Amino acid sequence: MTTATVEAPAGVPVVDIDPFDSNFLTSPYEDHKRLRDAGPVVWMPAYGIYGAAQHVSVHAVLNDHATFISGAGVGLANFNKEEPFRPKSLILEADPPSHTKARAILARILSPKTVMQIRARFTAEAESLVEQLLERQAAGETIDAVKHIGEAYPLKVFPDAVGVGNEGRENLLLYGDMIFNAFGPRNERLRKAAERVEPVTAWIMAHCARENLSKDGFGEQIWRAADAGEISPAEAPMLVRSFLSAGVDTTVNGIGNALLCLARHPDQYDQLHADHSLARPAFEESLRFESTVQTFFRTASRDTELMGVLIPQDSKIVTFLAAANRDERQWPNADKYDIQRRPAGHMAFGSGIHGCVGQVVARLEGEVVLTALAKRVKRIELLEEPKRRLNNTLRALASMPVRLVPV
Ligand code: OVV
Repeated sequence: MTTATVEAPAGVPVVDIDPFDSNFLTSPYEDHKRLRDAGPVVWMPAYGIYGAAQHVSVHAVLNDHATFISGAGVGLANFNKEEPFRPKSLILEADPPSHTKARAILARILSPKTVMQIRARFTAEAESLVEQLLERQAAGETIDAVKHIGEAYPLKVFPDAVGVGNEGRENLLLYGDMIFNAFGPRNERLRKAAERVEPVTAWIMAHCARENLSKDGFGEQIWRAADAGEISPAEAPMLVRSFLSAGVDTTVNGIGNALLCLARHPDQYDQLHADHSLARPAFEESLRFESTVQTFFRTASRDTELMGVLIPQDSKIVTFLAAANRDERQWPNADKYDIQRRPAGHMAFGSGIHGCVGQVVARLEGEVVLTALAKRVKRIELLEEPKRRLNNTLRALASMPVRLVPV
């Protein structure tokens, strides 16, 4: 626990919850409700920060990027006061106008047109993975839905698409785990993740270099933007780094969480099995129900007022994306996992100018994996209680032994 360093501001509901404590991270949903019910904007003395957990207030913060900036970091640390833990991301931890330039390049690479080009390959990989797992299971192996699907699939298709070689790809998981822990406090969880990642960082940065990227991947396209003079040669590896930071542990757990939802709700899986066109809405509902990225922070660029609460310049405010996604003010039966729902407006990819630039690729991965399963598997049975991997930001899983009941 951190001790409060700032006094509670007058007239703001105080919620004495530590959102980075193990119990909270293990089962956050009751505490999310407490946060929402206290008001649209709360004070959190555990860290001396403001918090937004209602859909309306999370949306308001994320859609006022001039007042609630990202350039001072999107975690607890205020980069105006302390050194960033790594050189700042050119897109995540940036504001217009520099953000706009970086965003345009990544958005062009991760476009709907790109999805059309990679769809067949991503689909074939999902189908062959499911086929292979059914064979291994028939031969007596226990399938771990986290390791063998949630991790294996993105670690195959995404680095392939970026243009990263096969050697050492598991480093991407350690790196992602560290990055997302680093948005939280400097707790034991972050210290351990930072220790594990120490030997990995050099590998990550080496794979941002042009000579280590294939000629036909997303990484090379960043370098071509440098050739064209849109960015400097020093900026190119930093934008490749964003692919490697944000593109793996997110989809790994997005898929893992979706599989857990479907294993825990066999009636919902039955519907998906009967109608494969539900794969995309099922993945979307999983994102709402178990949001992979639970929180992001912003920093007030000026004294401001948010839904009746005065927020002084330089304050940090944490947005609980996952709490907004279960706000009963926004969603009927918010705590029900229902793949027939069309959860448009969910916050799992954020909102506003920083909304996930890779979301079309993330959705493609989720859709094709769930479709491939729906075709070949009639039920996902949990063999044991899944184990969580606690992360300061991610809703993550360590293991989920399952039986994939073949059709
Ligand atoms: C959305 C996100 C998460 C983590 C890292 C980055 C982005 C980045 O740009 O490095």
